[in-house]
Amino acid sequence: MEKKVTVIGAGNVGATAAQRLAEKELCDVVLIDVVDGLPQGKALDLAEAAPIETHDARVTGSNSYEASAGSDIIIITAGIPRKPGMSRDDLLKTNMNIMKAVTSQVAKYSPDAILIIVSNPLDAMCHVAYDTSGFPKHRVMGMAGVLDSARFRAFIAMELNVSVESTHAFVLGGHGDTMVPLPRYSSVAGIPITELMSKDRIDALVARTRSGGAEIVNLLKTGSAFYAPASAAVEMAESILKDKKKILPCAAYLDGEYGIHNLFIGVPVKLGSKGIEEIIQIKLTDAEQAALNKSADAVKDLVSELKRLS
Ligand code: LAC
Repeated sequence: MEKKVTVIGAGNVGATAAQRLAEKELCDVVLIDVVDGLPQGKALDLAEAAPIETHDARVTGSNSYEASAGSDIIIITAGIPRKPGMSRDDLLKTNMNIMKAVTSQVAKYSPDAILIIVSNPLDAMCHVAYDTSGFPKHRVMGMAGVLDSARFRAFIAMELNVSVESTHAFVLGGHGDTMVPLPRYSSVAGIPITELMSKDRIDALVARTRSGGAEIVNLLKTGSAFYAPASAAVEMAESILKDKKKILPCAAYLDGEYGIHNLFIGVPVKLGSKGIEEIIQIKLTDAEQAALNKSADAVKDLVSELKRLS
């Protein structure tokens, strides 16, 4: 394939992302993990599925970062996932150290790559990747809004018994309990859901979206969600690889947009071959802006905590 994407972490999210990238025939895929044999085994298994799935993406696995050299995109999923009862923030220190080690290596071998961060706590991990890589802000972003919006869309479709394809949703803010689903900008066939559902039902779907990650953790008991997170990361990668310029909610470094400074947080962005090509500023009501500010404060607390820990 013309393009190359490296996925760091051959766990559930990483391996599923590798599978989706290959089966959509978007790029060659390199899967990297520290565990001996794991990325090699999963990559070989995926390569052996290729004749049946009918794609010619090359999928390889390695324990060495050299294999990632010259990647167009690096998707970083490495880190420990949440266990039941754990918040995403409990993961902060362990995953900060993993993120530092990974980012310095991938930046060395692929200095022109675009980084898509998936590890939690998401917004804080974007800061670690941004600081460690030294990459410009349009080449570092986090996957969260696409996932949270997909969850909101799935719940809207279930509630109204309509195709998921007719739904659209926006979830802004940090990827945590303070995330900001925006019902006014969420619609079915262009009709805002505020016209289609009672306030009580919307509130219930918003609450379910906010705790969507925890709902899966509690069901699985031994890990966190991976199908939808992988799909979300791959949608971002596809928009970049094909220069589609999709408008997607992603964690982006804000420099005054939405009145927020020097902080990664989820906002709508245009994703194309250069990475984040534009931050889209949509009009928020006072209450929506207040919710976004509250979410930004929660991310700021984590970023301060990172500084204390490092
Ligand atoms: C979730 C994790 C991946 O939301 O953050 O499921």
